[in-house]
Amino acid sequence: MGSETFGGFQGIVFDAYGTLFDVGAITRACEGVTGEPAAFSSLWRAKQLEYSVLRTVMDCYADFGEITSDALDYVTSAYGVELAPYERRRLMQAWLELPPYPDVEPALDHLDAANQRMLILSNGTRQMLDPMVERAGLARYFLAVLTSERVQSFKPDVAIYQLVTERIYARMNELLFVTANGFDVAGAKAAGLTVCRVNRTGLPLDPLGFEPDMVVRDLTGLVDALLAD
Ligand code: 2OP
Repeated sequence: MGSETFGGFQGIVFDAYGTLFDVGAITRACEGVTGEPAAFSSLWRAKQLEYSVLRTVMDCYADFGEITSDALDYVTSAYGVELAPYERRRLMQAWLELPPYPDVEPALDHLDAANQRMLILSNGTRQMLDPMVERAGLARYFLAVLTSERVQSFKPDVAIYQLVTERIYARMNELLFVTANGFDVAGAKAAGLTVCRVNRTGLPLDPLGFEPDMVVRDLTGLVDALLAD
């Protein structure tokens, strides 16, 4: 593996939410139900992550759709918001219709043209991810969408990252894992993957004892790092 040029990977594996797909759209969807859409949606996302970690630790799996719904129940109670059934459906639907970040398709196009094998590895379900990937016109770039359903546990559990070598026959460190989520940087490194952190927001790295192998601002930066001659 040419670690200086960052080429030569056997495949590139992308996280979905916050890396390929813009979770900021959830904040916009919450505008109609609360005067504090940013804080409301940020608590929703935090509870979604907390419940996925808790359920993994407790060995008490529920799928990511259920967890997202439970997290919405929590945040509506916390904010004293009564959602009409159609509003609840609209908020849940927003998770199925997240737009990709503008840099995503051009970057995937470059990587595809350079014959990179690409996967998605996400805590989401196939039911949540497949239509969203299809709707964004990105399905053609990926060999597979791998999800938590297979192992019945969530990232950052090591078991879910190990799914990638079933789809691309390689050593873990020969695969580049690309994520914008701090817990995912740590989890993927702990599992032995080579990791690129996408730092779209400029926020600090979670101090969990693992550093990414490279950091880029967006996927254009990833293409520049991987395909530079
Ligand atoms: C994922 O797509 C939750 O962003 C995380 O797995």
